[in-house]
Amino acid sequence: MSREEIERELIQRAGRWTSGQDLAEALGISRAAVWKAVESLRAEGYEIEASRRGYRMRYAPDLLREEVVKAGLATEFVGRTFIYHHTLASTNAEAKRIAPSAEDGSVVVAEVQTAGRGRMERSWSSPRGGVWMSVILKPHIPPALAFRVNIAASVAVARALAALYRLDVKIKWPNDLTVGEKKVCGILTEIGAEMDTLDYAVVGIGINANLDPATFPEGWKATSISREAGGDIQRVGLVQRALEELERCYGEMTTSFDLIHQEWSSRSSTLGRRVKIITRSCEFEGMAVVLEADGALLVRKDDGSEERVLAGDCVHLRPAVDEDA
Ligand code: BT5
Repeated sequence: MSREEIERELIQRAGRWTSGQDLAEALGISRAAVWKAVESLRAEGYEIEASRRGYRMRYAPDLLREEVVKAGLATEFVGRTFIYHHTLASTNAEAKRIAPSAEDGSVVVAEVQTAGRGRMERSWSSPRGGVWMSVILKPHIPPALAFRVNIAASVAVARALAALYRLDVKIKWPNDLTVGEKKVCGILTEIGAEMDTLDYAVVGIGINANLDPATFPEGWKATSISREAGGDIQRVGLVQRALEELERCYGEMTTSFDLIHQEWSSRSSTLGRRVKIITRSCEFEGMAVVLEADGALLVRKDDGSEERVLAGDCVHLRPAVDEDA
């Protein structure tokens, strides 16, 4: 705890000297504890000078601290409550825990997740360098339409990545953002609901920002922004832009879902493709025809029958052009 408090104090007084005694008194800890906290910050890449005048912060690494992210955040409500953790088991688990009493738009972020979650009890690798965050949203929509939040979030993050890094980001049904068919971001939306009302949706966004995809198992078909954009990016700017786009898309989702729906479809790498669908109960192949307004993927099987798939995995088979040939 004192590590975080010292960090906040030193960031607020960046470039100016603060005596160890003042810090110790302000935080109600010993000077030895101040020193220990400074050492632990240095080990994380902070450059903190120490002299007889005390401590002075010269450089803070690109951490997603509340004060840094909020300083340049142009949103009305998304991210106004911004909860930062260095390490969490899962930001989605934490967001769900606090969701019932949280403000609409609250965000939970962690530098590292020790038990990051994917869909269907799968795990999500979340080392340092990525962006692992969950946004609590409280839209006035019936639970049956909660998937729209997932759609809005996919479009929002795709917009942010395309605008900031000029990446050709595609959306792979249901929840992957890909560059060159490799996953750069996964989204996991979980809801709390009663029969006919949605209490909250927690939108978990995992972006492989500054990561070396070679550290992931090959079978994952994963990539990262740093790999695709040719170098490390500034994660603070990415979080700000993603939250701004999310607020915009969330607004469009409630007022004119058609627009978000159209954009999802035009960014989709799944529609028009031959796909293999794997659900809990069955597996089949067909053509991905259309995304329906509730998030279901309509797949036309070879016998001409159509299947609406609401949840499951989708494997892209050969491109549509081959299909008609
Ligand atoms: C997802 O699941 O793609 C949803 C991932 C959501 C992660 C965010 S991070 C913030 C928030 N807090 C959480 O605890 N979760 C959310 P799914 O489609 O089931 O994909 C999971 C599969 O992707 C795994 O089984 C692996 O094969 C692969 N995978 C795991 N980590 C990955 C990574 N960092 N990048 C790319 N692929 C990964």
